[in-house]
Amino acid sequence: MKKKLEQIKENAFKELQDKRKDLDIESIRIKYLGKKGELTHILRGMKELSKEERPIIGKLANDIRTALENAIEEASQRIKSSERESRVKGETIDITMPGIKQNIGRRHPLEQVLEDMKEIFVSMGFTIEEGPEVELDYYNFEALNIPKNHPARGEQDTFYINDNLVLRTQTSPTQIRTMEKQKPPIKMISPGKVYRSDSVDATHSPIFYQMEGLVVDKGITFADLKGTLELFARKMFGDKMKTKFRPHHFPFTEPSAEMDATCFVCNGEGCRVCKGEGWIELLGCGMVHPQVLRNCNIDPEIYSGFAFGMGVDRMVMLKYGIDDIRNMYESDMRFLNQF
Ligand code: 2NM
Repeated sequence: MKKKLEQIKENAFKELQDKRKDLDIESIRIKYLGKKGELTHILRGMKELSKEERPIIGKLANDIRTALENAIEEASQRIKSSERESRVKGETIDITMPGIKQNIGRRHPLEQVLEDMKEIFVSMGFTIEEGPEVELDYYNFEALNIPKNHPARGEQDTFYINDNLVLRTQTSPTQIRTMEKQKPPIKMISPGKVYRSDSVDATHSPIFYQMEGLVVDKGITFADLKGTLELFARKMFGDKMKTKFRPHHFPFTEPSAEMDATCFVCNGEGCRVCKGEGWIELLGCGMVHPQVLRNCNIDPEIYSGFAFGMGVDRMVMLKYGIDDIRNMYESDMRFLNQF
């Protein structure tokens, strides 16, 4: 009997040594200590032993059971922790792996050029004013000397919200609002989005960016206009560029003009950007019409002013040689990544 017990102990410990998984340990426990286990069987058969044998064998069997229980517990802990260890090893961060490339955003070319333009005018002492994009008919047309029957209303295809409300077709309503609330001297620019119901093509978009400017004070002349806009053009496109003014017509300025600049790509030789002309049309401008000043309660006998307006999209396109305005609004990363 004693031999049998020693044998069971020896076998059980041997098997424990081999086993790797928690599951196998459980099967060993069942084999020896379970209800029908080998050791359990012997403990159950104790009553058949003689009085002398019983305590000795009983003690031995119990000692073996305790030892086996401890060994099983220990083995199961050991396996659990080695499994955890190898799992953690697998999870370890390999700091030598290359990182995942993140796409970093950047400012849109329109935004970049608009910032440059604002910076130039701010450096000349202009303030930046903003106004609503949904505008009263009065501010968009009437106050700018464009009455209901004026042909300019037909030329500009306007998005009407109702009889009184439009999406502004230019940023000049902001100049009117500024003149209404602020007495001269005024020296401001009004950058922002404007809307026209044009059909889309390479040079037309229903939404585009404009920047207009206005200077009103005593004694402002066309010479101030020329000096300011020439300086702007040179800061924007380079010192060597020359400018010229051609007579034009706007309802809100008198006299009116358009300013051309020598092509900064070919220096006036003629190229793709200036379409062989040597000159590039940059902006419209003029002396503020006396009626516009009167509309804002500014006395044209005392004050005079000049104003100008230009397309920001056009400046971007000229600066980078882009021939299709749709690039500005399509958010194509292949286009945008170039800037
Ligand atoms: C242009 C051309 C010429 C202009 C005029 C005014 C205002 F409100 F002062 F009368 N703001 N902007 C103006 C003048 C705009 O855009 C081509």
